[in-house]
Amino acid sequence: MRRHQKVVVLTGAGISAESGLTTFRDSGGLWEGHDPMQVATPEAFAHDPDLVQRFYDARRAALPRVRPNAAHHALVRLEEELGDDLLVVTQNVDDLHERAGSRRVHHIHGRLRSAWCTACDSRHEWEGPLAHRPACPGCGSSALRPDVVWFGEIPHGMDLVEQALWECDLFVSIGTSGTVYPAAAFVHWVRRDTLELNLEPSTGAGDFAESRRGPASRLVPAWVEELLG
Ligand code: BV8
Repeated sequence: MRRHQKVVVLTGAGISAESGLTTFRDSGGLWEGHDPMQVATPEAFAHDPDLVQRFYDARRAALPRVRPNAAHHALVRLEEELGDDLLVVTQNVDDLHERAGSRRVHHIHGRLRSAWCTACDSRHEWEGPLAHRPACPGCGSSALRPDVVWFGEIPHGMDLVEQALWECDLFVSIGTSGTVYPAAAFVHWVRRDTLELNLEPSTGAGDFAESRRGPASRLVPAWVEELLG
């Protein structure tokens, strides 16, 4: 009988770092001299849509050059065992969880490989750039924007996440600095066991029952082996 039945895993940029995607912190904080936190806002998009579109076009174009790592694959193994008793809630806009084979993944901050039309509110799987303002496949207007959640915008599916955190008996946070809300507060929404797996202590490290240090590609497979032991 497994000690833990229902498990929620929160992931951040750190789980994709060893795949070659820079984290917000590690990128020296700047993209083309701009603070990503400043580019990832509706205000920036209103002020300079071309700059913001190019920021996301560059990150979308980088996806085919990277692959899931051992941490992503270990979570797929966990899903094979736990099925619907596992939910991966990710802050990441990359598609490495899905490319590893995860199905039970919820992107609270959106996805790079999706375009959102602000004219007809339709969403479309999107591989290429948006900076040249392509026509929306739904309404033909040129009102497509990256389908990501910017600072000041409401994260996706917070009801689902809140419910899962309330019901779970183990919450595990992987590769996140705990600086962006509401994700940074999730550990406080959990009633049972909590574990952090991170290269360095996150801002909220002290709020976790246990905190392990090291690269996700080592910590996550070891933790999954232990859980499924
Ligand atoms: C909202 C998408 C209302 C776009 C992103 C309360 C207090 C203060 C401020 C706020 C607050 N509530 C709201 C705010 C405002 C704001 C916020 O939090 N500001 C911060 C800066 C203070 N939040 C919002 O605006 C949010 N909206 O709150 O709406 C609401 C709330 C609740 C319910 C309904 C409505 C929206 C925020 C979303 C913004 N969009 N991304 C894009 O990607 O461009 S955020 C983006 O930055 C990421 O998605 C992620 O969330 C964050 C980056 O953090 P991490 O992923 O943790 O990455 P980071 O680089 O910081 O750290 C990497 C970590 O990994 C490090 O710890 C490192 O040690 C570790 N690591 C590195 N390598 C490895 C590793 N670990 C293991 N192995 C390795 N190899």
